[in-house]
Amino acid sequence: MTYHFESEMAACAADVENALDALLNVGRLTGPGVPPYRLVEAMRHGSLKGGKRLRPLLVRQAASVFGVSAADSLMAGVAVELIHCYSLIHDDLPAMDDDDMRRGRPTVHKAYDDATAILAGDGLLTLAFHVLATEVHGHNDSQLIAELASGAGLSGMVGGQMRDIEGETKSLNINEISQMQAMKTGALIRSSVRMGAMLGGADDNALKHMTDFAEAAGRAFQLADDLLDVTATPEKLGKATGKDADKGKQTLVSKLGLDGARRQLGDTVHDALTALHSFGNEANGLRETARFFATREN
Ligand code: GRG
Repeated sequence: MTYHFESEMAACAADVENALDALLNVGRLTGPGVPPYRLVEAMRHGSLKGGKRLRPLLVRQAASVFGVSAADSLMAGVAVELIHCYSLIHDDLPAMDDDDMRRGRPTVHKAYDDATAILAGDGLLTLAFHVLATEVHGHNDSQLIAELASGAGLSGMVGGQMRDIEGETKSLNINEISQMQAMKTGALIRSSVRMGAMLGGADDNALKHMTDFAEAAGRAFQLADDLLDVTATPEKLGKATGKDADKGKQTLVSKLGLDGARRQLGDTVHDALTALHSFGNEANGLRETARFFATREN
């Protein structure tokens, strides 16, 4: 990893943190009534002070390939991050993964209660589309809204979560696991890259290459996530490990073994880099991020 990548990632994370902090402010939230203080606090707990902010980083890097500044792509990245944070809050609930720790801190339902955590997730989800509708300006606003909705929705993240739950009680083959993961985790990564490219007015050909990159990067991200669940410590990961095996969850690691999954991870990063062959140095940020996906330790 180069110094440049680390500083770009840190700068993006700081920008996202500041933007979220400003957004989730009782005095600034607009609407027909007054937002309940406890709910806003729970939404802040679930979205501030933590997280690598990788999806906004992908939006920023993809947008920059097409000449869009970091400032002009920030709020689109924030919208994606709001969706991501909502999904983590709901995923941690007792009815889903039942986790006590996230990002090194108590999960939202542990710090508050289940009902508040459900509503905090709902609030972040709704805010994401408000941000996109009001704070992201360009010629293709509705295209961006549709992109985020399809990545986050039934044929994307939410549908993938349902497939994951179904997979706890029936046997899945490698293709079915890959398809489930492409929806559950890959779809939002795919939308992040595509939204960045769309902000920059990418033509169909460029968007196709960006999409191929994003799909491979999403596979690499998930493979690394499954490997970390087996090989990392809870301290390093900021959440419990060994959850997949405990729940009898089928992953590519359980199917391919550690070595097989590591080999596939290397091949997948190679696929991601190959998809960017038609871009020059302006795509180096995306290249570094794909490599980081495979080498990350949390
Ligand atoms: C509940 C609607 C709903 C969806 C949940 C994405 C998802 C679907 C659940 C998240 C559970 C999980 C741990 C999935 C593995 C991949 C993943 C999204 C890991 C966390 O993403 P990072 O590493 O997290 O980007 P940070 O904390 O850095 O933001």
